Amino acid sequence: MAYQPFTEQTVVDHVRALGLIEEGGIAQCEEIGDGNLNLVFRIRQGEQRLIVKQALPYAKVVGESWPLTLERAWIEQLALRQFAEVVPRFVPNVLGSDRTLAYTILEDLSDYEIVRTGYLEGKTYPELARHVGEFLGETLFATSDYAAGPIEKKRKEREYYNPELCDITEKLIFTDPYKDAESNNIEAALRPDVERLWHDKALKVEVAKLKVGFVTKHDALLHGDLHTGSIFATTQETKIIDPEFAFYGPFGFDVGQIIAHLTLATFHDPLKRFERFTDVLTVWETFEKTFRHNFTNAVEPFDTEGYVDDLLQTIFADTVGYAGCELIRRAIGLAGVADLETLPETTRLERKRDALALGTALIKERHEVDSIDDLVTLLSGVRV
Ligand code: SR1
Repeated sequence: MAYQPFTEQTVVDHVRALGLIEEGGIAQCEEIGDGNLNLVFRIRQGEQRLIVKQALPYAKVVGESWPLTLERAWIEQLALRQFAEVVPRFVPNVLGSDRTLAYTILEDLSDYEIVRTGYLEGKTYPELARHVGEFLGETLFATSDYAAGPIEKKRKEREYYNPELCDITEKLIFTDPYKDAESNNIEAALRPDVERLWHDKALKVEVAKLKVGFVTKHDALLHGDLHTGSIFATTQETKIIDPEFAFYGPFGFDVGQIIAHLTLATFHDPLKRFERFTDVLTVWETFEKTFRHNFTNAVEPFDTEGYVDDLLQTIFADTVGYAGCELIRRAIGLAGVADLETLPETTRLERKRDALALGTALIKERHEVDSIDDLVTLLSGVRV
């Protein structure tokens, strides 16, 4: 069957033919995708509920002028299945997938909320930070050379060859925000601030170093787009979704991204600053504890005493730097976030300036930030 984007009718016919919903019933289906790239259908028939996520051959956020590989859907379901082998409780069940039609069928998570949306409504997810820290500590270790050994790791790595999606990240996070690129989305009043950024040579050198780390380090399987819109949660449970940007990259990238988005949440809701920065602390501390614990089973010679301390120092500096890059790109690049975009104008401009200043400090000072407490102090130093 050749690729065709589904409609609300054809997707129901398809899952019925697969036997995933019963013959003869009346199914309800709606397209609920509000992300940048894909169609997402929710199908219900009686007690049966499921989600079909289908890739479009272009970036929905821009339109058909930006073609995009359908292979990302295959990468996404591979990554979900891989994460499920390590931490099944933190990912939705994959019920089916098709490489040509570029879809993944998932268990419906209607009882969960998208964390970014929940935060905008003032909601709280008490277990989220610990769960995300565990997810990172488990999956990053399990897919690394430290656990897998060289042959298995290289074999797996080949499956996650994802150049087009990596290229998006390389452009949108590390390149375009630092020049007058067409993809940027810069508010007129911010232009002077952004031009200062473009003239900051020391900053651009540090961003180039972080970019080369992103491109050349093949530490472990990353989610690749771990923001609060990629997490479903209830007060007790957490499910990580949407790993279509998955690839083997630097340990600190996902950790940095989620820390940046917890910080962006405080820009929207300053009353939750203490909670969100405690979450930042918990994500890092849980990640570190889980990773260290797993490291007691590391293959030789990485089990040598002291090695993991050195490694965690590098991961931490990378984490701080990647968090800085993410703050900057979400303030002035393509794909802004509701945390900033839904603020009233004066506040929005102030917070975007804060994101630029904080991002710059994190990138330039990442080697001087000695501990997670120092990082939280730096993050919470921004006036709001
Ligand atoms: C063209 S895609 C823009 C952004 O949406 C995704 O969620 C990633 O964050 C990507 O950078």
